[in-house]
Amino acid sequence: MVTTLTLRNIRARAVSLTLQRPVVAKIATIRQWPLILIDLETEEGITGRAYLEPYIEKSMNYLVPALNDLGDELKGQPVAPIPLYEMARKTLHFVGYEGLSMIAVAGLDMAAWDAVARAANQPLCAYLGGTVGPVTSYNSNGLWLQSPAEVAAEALELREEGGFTGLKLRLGREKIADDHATIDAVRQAVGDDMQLMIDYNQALSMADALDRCHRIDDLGLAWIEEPVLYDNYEGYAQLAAQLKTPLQIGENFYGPRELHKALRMRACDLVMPDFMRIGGVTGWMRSAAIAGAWGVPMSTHLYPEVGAHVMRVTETAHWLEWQNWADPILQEPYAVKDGELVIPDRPGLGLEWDESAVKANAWG
Ligand code: SMN
Ligand code: MG
Repeated sequence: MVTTLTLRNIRARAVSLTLQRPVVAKIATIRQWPLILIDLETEEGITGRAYLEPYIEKSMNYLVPALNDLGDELKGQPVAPIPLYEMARKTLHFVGYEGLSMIAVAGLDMAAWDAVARAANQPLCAYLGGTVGPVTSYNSNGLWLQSPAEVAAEALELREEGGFTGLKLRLGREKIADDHATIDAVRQAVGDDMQLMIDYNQALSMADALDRCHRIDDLGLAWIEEPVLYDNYEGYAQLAAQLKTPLQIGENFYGPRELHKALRMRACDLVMPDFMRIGGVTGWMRSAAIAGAWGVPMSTHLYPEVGAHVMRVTETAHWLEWQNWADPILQEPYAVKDGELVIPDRPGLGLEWDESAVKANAWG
């Protein structure tokens, strides 16, 4: 007999963790990493758990109440992730489909998928029709805009964190020469076999992007990510048409239709949706079908635990982004071995909060 769960309450708690390696990008410097821990409680006693990491601590002042409101609105509804997603979207559509409204729904969605997989006593990837197994990952835990020597030394550290075969470096320094010196120093440190991804974090004007991307186009880089503002699809189409190196975008797609639009506009060669912006597991699965139909490789952005499960059932699965910044508040963090993320054989996403760490890092 299938157990249908009934939503009883959403509990959302704000936490802020000090980053071991602060984010230093042209777009922002981040030292404190905000996390919203979501517990979706059901009448049947099963609790679905997921987290959001919305970059900006103060955004938790708006997102936590939004999640509480969703809990009030949806109390008594069956925990069936797809209708729940649609209902939650409708409660907010008058304030827009993107931004905070999508982020709140994505948090609810991930917790709902965790709850139903837990109820079925299956890891989420198995519940979605896949198997537990390894997921190819690159390490994205650092390599921000420091000096070439610092970045090269850190690249060696990051490789050793899990036998990685791919690393992501950030570019967009004032002087082009400093960016080039950084790529050279990292390449020398880690050798030719390492896949190197480049992320400009939207740092460049179109004119600079055309210049700078051409200058690194012969270096055998795995991809060039977000050189210009995220929604400039016309600009991205121009860059994609000119560059040999695959152009990667997607962490700023708000919902599957944005991914569809970017592909229709030939704005990129690769896509990498972020779970809080694409719409959680539901938004990912819808996007994966679109990317699959286009034959476009799909990578994850943040949320490695959710990413690992859905990558096992993603037709064009490419790279998982390993960024384990939530580890300090997890009882049993996921691990990486030989460059592959190991999915734990536990029901759902299998996330349990370390309550003493949560208390110690409570925010607001
Ligand atoms: C990123 C991630 C987390 C914080 C800032 C920037 C980045 C990525 O764009 O792709 O990892
Ligand atoms: Mg990025």
